Amino acid sequence: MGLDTTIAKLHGRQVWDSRGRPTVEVDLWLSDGSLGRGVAPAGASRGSAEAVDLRDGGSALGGFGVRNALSLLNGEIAKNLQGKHFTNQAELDQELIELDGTPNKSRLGGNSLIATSLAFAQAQAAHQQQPLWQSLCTSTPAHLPLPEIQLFGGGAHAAGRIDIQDFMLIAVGAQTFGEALEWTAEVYRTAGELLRESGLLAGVADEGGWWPQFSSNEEALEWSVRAIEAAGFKPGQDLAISLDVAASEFGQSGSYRLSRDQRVLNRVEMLELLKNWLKHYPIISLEDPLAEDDDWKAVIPALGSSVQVIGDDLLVTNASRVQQAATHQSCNALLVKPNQAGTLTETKAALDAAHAAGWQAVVSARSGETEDVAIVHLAVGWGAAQLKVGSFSRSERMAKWNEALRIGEALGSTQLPPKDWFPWHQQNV
Ligand code: 2PG
Ligand code: MG
Repeated sequence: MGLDTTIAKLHGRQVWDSRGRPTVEVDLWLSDGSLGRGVAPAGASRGSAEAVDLRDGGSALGGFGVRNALSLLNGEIAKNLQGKHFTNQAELDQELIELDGTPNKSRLGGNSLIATSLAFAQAQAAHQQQPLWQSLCTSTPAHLPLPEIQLFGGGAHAAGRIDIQDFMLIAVGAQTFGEALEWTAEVYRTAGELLRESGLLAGVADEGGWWPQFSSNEEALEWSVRAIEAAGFKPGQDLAISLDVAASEFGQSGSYRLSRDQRVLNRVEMLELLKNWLKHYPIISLEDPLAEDDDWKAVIPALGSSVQVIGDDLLVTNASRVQQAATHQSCNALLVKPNQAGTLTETKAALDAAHAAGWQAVVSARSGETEDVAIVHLAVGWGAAQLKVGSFSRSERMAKWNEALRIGEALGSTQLPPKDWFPWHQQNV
């Protein structure tokens, strides 16, 4: 069903994200009264080619203020959109792209644009009297994505306490989304108890994963396996490990400084280290194994094809970057973050490019989040195989896992995607 209404009103306001920083929220009304709300999340480990958030700078609020973004939203953007008729999301997003006029959304701000784009999608869904996931859904039957859930948070999300950013769990053996959450909850809780007993418990990192008071990066892998086993599961068979290396945070020009390990590695040595970890730990997925400026053509030949290789900072949710990376076989999966692209249409184009290349798509939240759960609807509506929204604590994360449970009920099935969607898992068992 197409959209046949006009934007009656747009209102931007300042709200606060999970790091206590200001962000931008947009309410958008269609002429029939349908209301949609969108809110911009914020990353800490950002790709250099991401859409740029408009921030005030200066000393107030650490420079993260959004006053300028809001005055443009409630001024120029509202003036240009109010009273205009858009038949679909692509038309609205094209208007936003042209209005901004920069390649990286720096004039009006990626934060304002993604909030507006999302608000329009929600208003369209409200107009159709459907939840967002359903209004986006083109594939039947829809399924819930396999969750990728953080156990330990490091890198830019834990003040660099360890270098690797995300140590995550994927419940590969679970039959349903609910079971995946239950298994992960047991491991998360067990890891916390074991850390407390060992005197290593120091709170949680930005996405709710345990703060990693480890003396080496590899210790976090040992602890992941220990926690899976202590919770009564089989590592690799029930729950496997997934890493977001986020190597752009500690690597540049082919040189990687692992501060926690007091080592500096070149590209070949970095890939050797990861290969060694693949051999010794049940790791099935690696995100950003190299920095965004490095030669990713070396990754799959070095690591083999039995691991999922996800591009985040390298691809920044950009369709032409995905196509280029597919030509070079640099990755086999895409991390999909709407605010990296700046509009939903561009986000979906990147996801479609990944699927066209035979890759998997992992829809992802950011480290700075809010109670907004739209990301889960995008993952389900667009048929993504996987979902990454942080750990298993803190309400900005749990709200999203909980929303997936509700969507599962509406779908009439909490089934996960078919196992043959995850070839690297099959090869690892
Ligand atoms: C990432 C995300 C989520 P950030 O790197 O994948 O973990 O982090 O939002 O800080 O970029
Ligand atoms: Mg990442």
